[in-house]
Amino acid sequence: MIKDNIESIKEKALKQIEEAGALDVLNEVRVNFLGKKGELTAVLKGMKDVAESERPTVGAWVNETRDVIEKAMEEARSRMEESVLNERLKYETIDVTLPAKKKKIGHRHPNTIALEELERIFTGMGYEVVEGPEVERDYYNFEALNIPDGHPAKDEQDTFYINGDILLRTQTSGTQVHEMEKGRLPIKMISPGRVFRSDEVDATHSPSFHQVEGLVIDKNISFADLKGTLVEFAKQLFGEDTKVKFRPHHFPFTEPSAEMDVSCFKCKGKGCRFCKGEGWIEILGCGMVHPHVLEMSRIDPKEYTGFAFGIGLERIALLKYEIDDMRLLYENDIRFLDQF
Ligand code: 2NL
Repeated sequence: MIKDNIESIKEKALKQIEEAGALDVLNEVRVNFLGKKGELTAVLKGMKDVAESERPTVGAWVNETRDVIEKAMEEARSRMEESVLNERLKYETIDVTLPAKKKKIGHRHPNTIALEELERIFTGMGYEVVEGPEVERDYYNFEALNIPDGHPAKDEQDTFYINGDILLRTQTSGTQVHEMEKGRLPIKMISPGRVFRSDEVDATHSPSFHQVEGLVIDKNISFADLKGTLVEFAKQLFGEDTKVKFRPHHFPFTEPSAEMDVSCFKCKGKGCRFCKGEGWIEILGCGMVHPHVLEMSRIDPKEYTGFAFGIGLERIALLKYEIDDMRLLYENDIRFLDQF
C-alpha cells in the first residue's frame, strides 16, 4: 500500500522531469516532490503512522526513490544546459573569412613633425633641447633681453598679462636667460615651445604659436659660427642645394642682427607663386648676443660671445607642407591632418 504510493510518486516525478522543458520548470518539480512540503517528504512525515517494524524498510524505499528522482533531475539538468550551450554556439560562430575592421591609427601633427625635424638637426650638431615655463616674469621675457619698459618692441609684442609682473611669454628667450643665469658655460641649446601674442587670428597670425630659439655661448664665437650653423641647418631642412641670404635687421637682444632667407625650394630661386616671385623665403631671425644681455645674466662679454636665433615653428610647417593658411594647423580637422 505505502509502497504503491511511493512507486506512484516516483513515476509522477520521473514523468514531470521527462516533460520539463526548462531549468525553472525542473526546479518546480524538485520543490513539489523533494521540498519541505513535497510529496515524498510528506511520506517521511507520515512515518509515525507506520508500524515500527516496517519503518526501516519504508525509510529505505523513500531514500531510494529520492536518489532516483535526484539522479533523473541531474541528468535532465545537464541535458538542458548542453542544448542551451549548443544553441548559443550556433549563433555565436565567427566567420573568419570576413574582412578585418581597419584600425585607424593617429599620427603626429605637422607642427610636431616639423619640431622633431628641427630637434634632430640641432641635436645632431650637439645642441641640448631645454624647455621652460610658458608663464614668465616680465624681467625674463623683456628686461633681460634689453627690452626695458617703454621700449617700442614691448608694444609690438603686446601679450597677455596675469598681473603687472607676470605674463604669457612672447618668445622662448626667457628659458635661455634662465640657462645663462645658471653660470654653466659654454651653452649650446635650443628652446622650443609655445608663445603668445595679443594678435587677431588670420592666415599668418595666431594669439598662440610655437617658436624654436637657439643660443650658443662660448669663447671666440663669431658671426662666422652663426652663418656656418644656420647654412648647415637650412641645407638639412630644405635640401643640399639650398642657398641662404642674410639681410641686416634689428633686434634689441642681438647686435648685429639679421634675418635669414633661403632660396625658394619650389622654383630654386627663379621666382614662383610660392615665394611670391621673390625667389627667396624668410625663415628666421638671428644675431650676435648683445653684450648688455650677457652682462645682465652675469656673463662677461669680454670673455664670452655668442649667437642666437629664433624660428617660427608654424612657418616651417606651412612651408614644408605647402599649407597656405595657419588656421588649418589649429582646427584639427582629421581630413586635413590625415594628409601629412
Ligand atoms: C625672431 C627672431 C630671435 C633671438 C631670437 C635671443 C635669445 C637670447 C639672447 C639673444 Cl637669450 N637672442 N634670441 C635672437 C635673434 C632673433 O628671434 O624673428 N623672433 C620673432
